[in-house]
Amino acid sequence: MTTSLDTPVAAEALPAAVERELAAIQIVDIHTHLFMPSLGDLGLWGIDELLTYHYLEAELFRSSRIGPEEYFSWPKTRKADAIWRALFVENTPVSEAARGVVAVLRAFGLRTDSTDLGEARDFFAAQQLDKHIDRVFALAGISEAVMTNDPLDPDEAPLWERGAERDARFRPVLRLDRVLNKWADHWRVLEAKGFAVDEAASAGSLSEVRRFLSGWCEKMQPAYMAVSLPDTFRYPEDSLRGRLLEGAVLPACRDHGLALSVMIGPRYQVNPRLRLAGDGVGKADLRALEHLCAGFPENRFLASLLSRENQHEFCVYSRKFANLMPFGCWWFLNNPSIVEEITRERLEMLGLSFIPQHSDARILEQVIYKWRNTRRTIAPILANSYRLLADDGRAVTVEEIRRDIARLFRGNFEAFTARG
Ligand code: RAT
Ligand code: ZN
Repeated sequence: MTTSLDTPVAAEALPAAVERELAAIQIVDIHTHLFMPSLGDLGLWGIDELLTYHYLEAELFRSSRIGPEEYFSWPKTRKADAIWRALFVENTPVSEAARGVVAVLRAFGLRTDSTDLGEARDFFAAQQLDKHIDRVFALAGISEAVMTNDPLDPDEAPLWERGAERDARFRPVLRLDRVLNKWADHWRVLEAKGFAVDEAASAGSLSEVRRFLSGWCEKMQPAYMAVSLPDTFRYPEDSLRGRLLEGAVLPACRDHGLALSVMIGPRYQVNPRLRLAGDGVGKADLRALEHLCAGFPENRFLASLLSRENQHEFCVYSRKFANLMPFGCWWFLNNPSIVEEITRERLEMLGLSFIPQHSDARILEQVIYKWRNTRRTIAPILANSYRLLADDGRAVTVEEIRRDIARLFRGNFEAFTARG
């Protein structure tokens, strides 16, 4: 049955109508670790990268006798073979991250039950990257991927400095982890580039860091600035990070009309033997977020919190501050059971004024399964909100469903990060 756009959708037609609109929306993926082609080898793609994703590495060590030291000494193809064998051949790949690889293989018409990776390797080796990106974005239903670009990454900065070619499918983000979290290891890099900074981040240094960030804003034209912060993050705080945040980063955001994304909650390197897979999670003190939002009404904050236990109070804080935009179900939260709980809570407490998800993809093809899973999990939740609303006396039209979905998956981000 086709419903005209402006007539109310009957209760029993809501699930299908929401699914159709979610399938059609071209999403802006607001936080990924993907890179535009001109940033070369930084951009990961293909079966060996998919299998050696750090979410799967953590699972390997639970389902095989291979230890991290041995594993990390191997070349990538051997690592991928070991993960395929342990998690996909000797076990059924039911975890979220493992199921994702299966969904990607199927999306390209590849076998999902092979005992080796030959067919998949041949397929990816035959792809031409630029066209492959178009195909992957089309399969994922995304129009743009927002990158993570740290100007103090020694592998990345020189590429920008040489004028890396822009690509409309990818939008840069000025990532500040090295500046804000590892000042002691990086201030000399700034000094070597001609900025008068010192180890103590004294007053003179702050204006120099602001100048450094301004230069990168001009060069990158980022969508926003971003930092990941530990569960122990406090603000205000008499620390290097506190000084740099207040004296350099927030002013630079205001200078350039940029939002700051704060991703709070990892406990870094709980098990360093696992490298990238070695971080844990802790509940954060959201007073820090309160103090930022209240203390800097001229700044805008995108925020994502890693701890499930923080999510309800996060919604409450978001109701208090219009300069706070909650986004995504991050990392350990990106599982259907938890996405469902968090998204219901947000819809109930914030209406449509939040950004439901980002992919956090590190490997290009992951956007296919991550967005497929998000659509599948969120469709019934949205349909149920409309059903409750109809029960209470207001049936929605297809036009309204379309408008709402566009706001959640594109419009809120575009409006919140609009300059000025
Ligand atoms: O989800 C991840 O891949 C993490 O390792 C982090 O990179 C996190 O998303 C971040 O942006 O810090
Ligand atoms: Zn990330």
